[in-house]
Amino acid sequence: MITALGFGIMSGDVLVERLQKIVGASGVLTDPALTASYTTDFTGGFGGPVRLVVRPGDTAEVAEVVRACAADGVPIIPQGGNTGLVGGGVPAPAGPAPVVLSLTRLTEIGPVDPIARQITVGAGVPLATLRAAIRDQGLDFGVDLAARDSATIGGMIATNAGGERVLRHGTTRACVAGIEAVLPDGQIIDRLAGLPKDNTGFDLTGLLAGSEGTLAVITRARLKLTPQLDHHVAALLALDSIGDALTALVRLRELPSLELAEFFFADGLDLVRAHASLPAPFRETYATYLLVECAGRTDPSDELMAVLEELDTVRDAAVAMTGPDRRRLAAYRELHTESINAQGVPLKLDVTVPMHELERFLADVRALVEGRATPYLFGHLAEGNIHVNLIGAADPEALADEVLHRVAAVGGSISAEHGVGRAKTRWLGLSRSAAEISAMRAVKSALDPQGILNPGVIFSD
Ligand code: 2HG
Ligand code: ZN
Repeated sequence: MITALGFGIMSGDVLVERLQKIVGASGVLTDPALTASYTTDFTGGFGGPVRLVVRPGDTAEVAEVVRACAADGVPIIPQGGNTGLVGGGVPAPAGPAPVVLSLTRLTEIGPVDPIARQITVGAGVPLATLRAAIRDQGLDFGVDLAARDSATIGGMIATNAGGERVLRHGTTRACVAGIEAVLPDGQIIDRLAGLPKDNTGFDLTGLLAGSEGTLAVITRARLKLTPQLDHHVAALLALDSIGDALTALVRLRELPSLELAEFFFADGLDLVRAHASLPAPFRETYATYLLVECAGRTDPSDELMAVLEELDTVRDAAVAMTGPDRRRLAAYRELHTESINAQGVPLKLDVTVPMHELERFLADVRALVEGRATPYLFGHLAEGNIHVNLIGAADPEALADEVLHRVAAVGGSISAEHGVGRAKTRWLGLSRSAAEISAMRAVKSALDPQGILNPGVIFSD
């Protein structure tokens, strides 16, 4: 018994010592007071015990860390800014305690290549830092999201994050020219050449984008940049229904400058206003709100105003031309997540349905959860992407099951942009066929036969 106990302790110490040799003593955290922020997600709904947190400083160290953990068969959870909402970047509540591999020290920002209009950055660079670093060169990155200050480029690629500007720039995968990553056996793959044309076999960058840390650890990325657009105008539209918002969207999408169309409802607005002490945007209350933004090399406000004047379903509109005014309008939408979290741990279901089903689906969800939870529904209109947030659900599993089955029944996806994570493994079969899941599992076991990278994420064990 003494031998067994001693072996356990020794083995823990040996791993700590090995990792300290690789990354330095300060790069290995074992004190629960220091590891706490790495082991629980933003909502407080996901997390679990961790063996240690390791913070390598470059790709070679990441590779050595992966090799050391693989040699001991210790599961690894790659983590960026820990802004994920499906438990894909934090430990499971039970099972062998994993190592959290934090990429936040990989913050190198390379020079902009102005001819290719690309840049190579470390996986740990936060989105807002990247955008600030390229702004004075007249450039921008296509993806934007509310968690911009903490969400890292590596994490965004691993989850193929969507966000607010998908209608113009696509999801993160579309904005990435290549990646560097460490495979589960410690080999490094380098796809950073940024060649727009390169048909030499499988698209490993595309495969790893959205693989949620289950196939490799992304260490660097070659990003496609877009011109910085200096002229912006935002408008918050008050409407009677989501149907009217969809009618407005059809017309608004004719504007090439449109880059954002976000919807929310009166209950969400009330919650955000109470949480953040914000004034009412309009004198009256309306059922539905649509936040739109246009951006261009020349001022797009005239073209936006012309469309708004034509739309007789718009009951009122608040228009913002300056940066501070635009941020004031955006806050009504962007503060939904934080305001909901302040109510307790929410059940979050990020789903997408075909556009023609959106109005009925929203009504169905409200009917389905009536008396069982308080719903807050909002999202990205142009992709039919609804963030179903339920507060106070007594039977969250059952509610999730019913909502996700409803999504599948109308031909939607159980995860629009947050990923499968640990939250939705049970329902993967609602959106992917048995043949697809077996192909995905085959890729997983070919690259990670030991199953050490993010076990329990995407696929149930
Ligand atoms: C957003 O669109 C994020 O703000 C978070 O995807 C959504 O909190 C959510 O459910
Ligand atoms: Zn979203």
